[in-house]
Amino acid sequence: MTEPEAGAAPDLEVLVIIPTYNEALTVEKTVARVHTATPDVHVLVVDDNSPDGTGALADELASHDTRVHVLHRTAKNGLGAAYVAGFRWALDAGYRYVVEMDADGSHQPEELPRLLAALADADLVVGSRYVPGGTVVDWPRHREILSRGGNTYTRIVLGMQLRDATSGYRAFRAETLRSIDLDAVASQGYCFQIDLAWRTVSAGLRATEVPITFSEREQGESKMGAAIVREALVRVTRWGLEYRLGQITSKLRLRQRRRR
Ligand SMILES: Nc1nc2c(ncn2[C@@H]2O[C@H](COP(=O)(O)OP(=O)(O)OP(=O)(O)O)[C@@H](O)[C@H]2O)c(=O)[nH]1
Ligand SMILES: [Mg+2]
Repeated sequence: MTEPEAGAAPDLEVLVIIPTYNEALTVEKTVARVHTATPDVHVLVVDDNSPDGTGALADELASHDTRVHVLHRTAKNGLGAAYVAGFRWALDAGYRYVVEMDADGSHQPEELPRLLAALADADLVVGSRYVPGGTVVDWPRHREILSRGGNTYTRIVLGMQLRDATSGYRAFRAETLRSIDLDAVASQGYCFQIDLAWRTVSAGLRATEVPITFSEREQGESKMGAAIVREALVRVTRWGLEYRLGQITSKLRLRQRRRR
């Protein structure tokens, strides 16, 4: 593992975190594309001991490029835990902006400058498939239906404005990550993305969306499964109920106070 440099170095601006599990076929190309599009950013590959040797490949990249770092974890513990570990690493090292990006070619590194530019007026920028200008390329119909349905459900239940709360291509200000309680984040699958967006919005921070072109993974296998969908459904429903209950009790309190 590459240790984060101690203290906040002034030149540490952007860290792109790329979580990997069996992405040996694509990780190298993704990192290269990031550096062609945005030469100054640093990359942190967070690998969960991929049996296909992704971690060793990332080490090889890091050995001849000081902009590349690798965080090795011992076992596949889910996307959420990998990102939380990556966020801690980023904050300890003093990066000012932190980006989430998949390794599989679904997210276009060439769109990163637009995400970063939008951070000027936002605390979280979500790369969105479902705002005007956003698109999905080559995704199987059932995946798109699931994704759109999940987002509509989330928007209605949580009353959150984001059209693509499950998107895994996004950029945070470091302060945003500091002010949402990362220790309390327990979501593992893609519910993790909703969880972070919900925490950001609930903290009164600004979340905006910029359109992206999302493509079906280029190679390798999906980690998406029924358990991931179930986790999102259960958690979003619970957060929604808690939120509505909170609204009702604060209205009742207000009424009681007015009567006195
Ligand atoms: N470190 C780590 N990375 C993971 C884990 N699960 C998924 N990833 C990575 O997170 C990113 C998104 O996962 P994907 O499998 O592409 O999930 P998806 O985008 O919902 O679905 P597909 O694109 O259809 O595969 C990829 O870079 C994966 O390698 C995990 O448990 N640990
Ligand atoms: Mg993917």
